[in-house]
Amino acid sequence: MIKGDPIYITRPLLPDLQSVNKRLNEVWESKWLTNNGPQQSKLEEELKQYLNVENLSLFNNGTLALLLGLRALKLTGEVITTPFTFPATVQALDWNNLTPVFCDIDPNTLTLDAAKIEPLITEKTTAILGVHTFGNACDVEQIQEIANKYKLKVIYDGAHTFGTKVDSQPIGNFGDMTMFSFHATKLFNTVEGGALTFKEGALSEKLNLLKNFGIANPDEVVLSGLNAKLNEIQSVIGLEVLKLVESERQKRHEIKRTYEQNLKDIPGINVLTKLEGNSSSYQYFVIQIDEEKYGNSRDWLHEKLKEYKVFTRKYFYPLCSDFQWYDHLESARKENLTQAHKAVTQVLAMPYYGELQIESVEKICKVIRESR
Ligand code: T4K
Repeated sequence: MIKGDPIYITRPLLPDLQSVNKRLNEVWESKWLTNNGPQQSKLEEELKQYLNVENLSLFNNGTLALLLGLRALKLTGEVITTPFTFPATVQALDWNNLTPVFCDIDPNTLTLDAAKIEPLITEKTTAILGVHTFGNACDVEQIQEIANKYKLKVIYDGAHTFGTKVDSQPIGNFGDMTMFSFHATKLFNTVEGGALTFKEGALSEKLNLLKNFGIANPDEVVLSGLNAKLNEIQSVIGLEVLKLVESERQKRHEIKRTYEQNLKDIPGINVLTKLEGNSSSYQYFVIQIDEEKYGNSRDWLHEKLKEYKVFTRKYFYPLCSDFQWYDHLESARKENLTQAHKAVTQVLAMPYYGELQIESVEKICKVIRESR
C-alpha cells in the first residue's frame, strides 16, 4: 500500500548547498576551522535571539553540553531525574559521579511527576534534572517551588524543545540551566551539536574553560576540562538551517494535523504530543497504544508498519532505570515507577519531518486503523 522508499522516523533538515558553499568559502579564506571562530560566535548570537535567552554556550553535542553543565554547577551526591529518557540524560550524571534517583512520570506529559519529587529528597540531593520529553514541558513552576524550598539546582534536558515556549516564556529561561541538542535528527541541527542556556551569566567563563581543556591562557590550565567545542563547519550548517526552521515548523504543523484527524476515533490510540504553535517544538509526533482497546500491542504495530517499510521508533526503550548498572538502586525498582513501566510498553514515535508527504501520513494512519 505504501510504495516507494522506506519512511523513517525523521530526515535531517538540510540547507541549500549553494548557500552553505558561500559561507564555507569564508571559512576556507580565513583558514580558521574551530576554537571559538567567527561563524560559531555568529551562530551563538543568532541562537540567543531565536531562543530569547541572555546566556548561551555552544557545544559539539547535547550530551557533552549536559555533562559539562552539571560539572559547572558543582553538583554532588544525588540528582532526582526521570527513567523515561534517552540514555544520554542519565549518562551525563554517571560521568559526574552523581547518583540518579529515579522519580515516576506524569502519564499525560510523560515528564517528571512533580508531585512525586519531594518524598525522594534526602540530605544528599543537590538537584532536579527534568526532561521536556518529546517537547512536552515539565511542570516548571512546581519543580521550581520544590527546588526553592530545599535549595536545589534545577537543570532541564531540553533536547526536544528547540523554540518552545511555556505560557509565552522561552523554555530556555526556566531553572538554572537547559540543554538543547542539535543532532541531525533534531528540528534545528548542526549535524552534531548542542547548547546550554543558563541563568547565571558568570557561568559563561567556566563553561568556556570546561569545553576547551581548562586552558585559561597559553600559560595556564586551571581546571580539568574536555574538548567539547562546536567547529566552524558545524556552525555554518547551523546558520543556514536556522533560516529554514520556521517553514519546517509550518510543514510539521500540517503533518501533525493530518495525523490527528486520521487517528481520532481509533479505539486505543492516544496522541501524546498535543502542543501547538509557540508551545510546540514540533520535534516528535508520539502516540500511545492501549493494547486492550486497540486489540494489538505497541510492539505488534511497530512490526506491522515495518511490513509497509514504515520505521517507527520505540522511544524511550529500554527504561534507563533498567540499565544493569542501576540494579542496586532502590529508586530503580519497578514498583516505584509504574507509569514509566506502562509508557515504555505503549509509546511509539511516528515518522515526522517536513518532507513527509501528507499522502504518506494518511496511508500510515489507514494501516493503523485497518490492521486492528
Ligand atoms: N537527551 C535526550 C532526551 C535526547 O533525546 C538526546 C538525543 C540527548 C539527550 C543527547 O543529545 P545529542 O548528544 O545526541 O546531541 C537519535 C539521536 O542520535 C539522538 O540525538 C536523539 N536524542 C535520539 C532520540 O535519536 P537514534 O539512535 O534513534 O538515531 P538513529 O541513527 O537511529 O536515527 C534515527 C532515524 O533518523 C534513522 O532511522 C533515519 C534518520 N536519520 C538519522 C541520521 C543520523 C537520517 O535520516 N539521517 C541521519 O543522518 O538516536
